[in-house]
Amino acid sequence: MNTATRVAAFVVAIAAVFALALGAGRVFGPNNEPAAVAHESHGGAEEPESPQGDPGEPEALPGGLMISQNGYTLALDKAQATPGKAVPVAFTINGPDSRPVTTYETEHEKQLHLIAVRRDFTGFQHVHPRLSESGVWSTNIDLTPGQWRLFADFKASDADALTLGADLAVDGDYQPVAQQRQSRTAVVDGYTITLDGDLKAGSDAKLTLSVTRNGKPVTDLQPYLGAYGHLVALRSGDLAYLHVHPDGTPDDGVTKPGPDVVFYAAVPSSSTYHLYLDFKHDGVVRTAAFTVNAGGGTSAPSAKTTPQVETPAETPAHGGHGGH
Ligand SMILES: [Cu+2]
Repeated sequence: MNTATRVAAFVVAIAAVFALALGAGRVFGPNNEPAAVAHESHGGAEEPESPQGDPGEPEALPGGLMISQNGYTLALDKAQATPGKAVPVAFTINGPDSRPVTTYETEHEKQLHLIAVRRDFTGFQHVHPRLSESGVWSTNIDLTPGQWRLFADFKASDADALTLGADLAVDGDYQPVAQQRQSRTAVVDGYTITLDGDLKAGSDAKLTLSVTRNGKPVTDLQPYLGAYGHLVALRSGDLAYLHVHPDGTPDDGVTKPGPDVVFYAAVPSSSTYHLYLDFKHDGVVRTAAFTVNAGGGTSAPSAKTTPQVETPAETPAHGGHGGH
């Protein structure tokens, strides 16, 4: 090989690596380092092999576990905050072009649902931030010291619905609250809410929540987010965020405004789940919290054979729904 050929070959090789990097950049998003891609290209394999071999259909990931997915990133203005009531929180959803997304589709009557919960499952809040023209979302949430998780549940125009999650560290000493094994009755502001139905890993389960006040069934619940209740489920241990669908809408002529509110929830694994029901009555939105265990398909937990102590739980402190 003469010098000219060598130089030409080198240029071609550089161009090839650069092209690979550009191509990968489109697939993996703008934050991928070209160097890492160039390194990977030495391996030769186009598709990375799973260490467990090929398990067939890839399992769909639950929402909320990642800060970045499908090219969209939840970017908090600050990853740290001071504790307090109505602490301002701001963020953007950055799109595949790295710029803040400014157009969204409405789901459950809102363009974006923000869920905030401390990692020990206290302080749950479900708020609806305001969107500025430049794509900045802002709201206020009540924060106590500890590690918080923020979930943004949204659908950018021309993209799939996503739930992205990001951590927010709140200054100060705190004592993590011990988790209950199971809690199917919640008491909040004089309302008692009971949860009936069992979660099952891998399939839809029917959950019925019944609302009573002073021992009497509440039969005049008010629509909230297009339903008589809004339910969020979070998996113990990693706070995977699960979609729960209400059964029926207030205007369908069939669904009654209480005392029962029915949901269908599909959980991905046998585990403990924390459920939060937002319901509206007498013009106020309140949150009831529950903890339930989901049985598995093939390996049912042995704990099922022993009776479990169920303690009525006072709903953990939660802030107002100021974002509405
Ligand atoms: Cu919402």
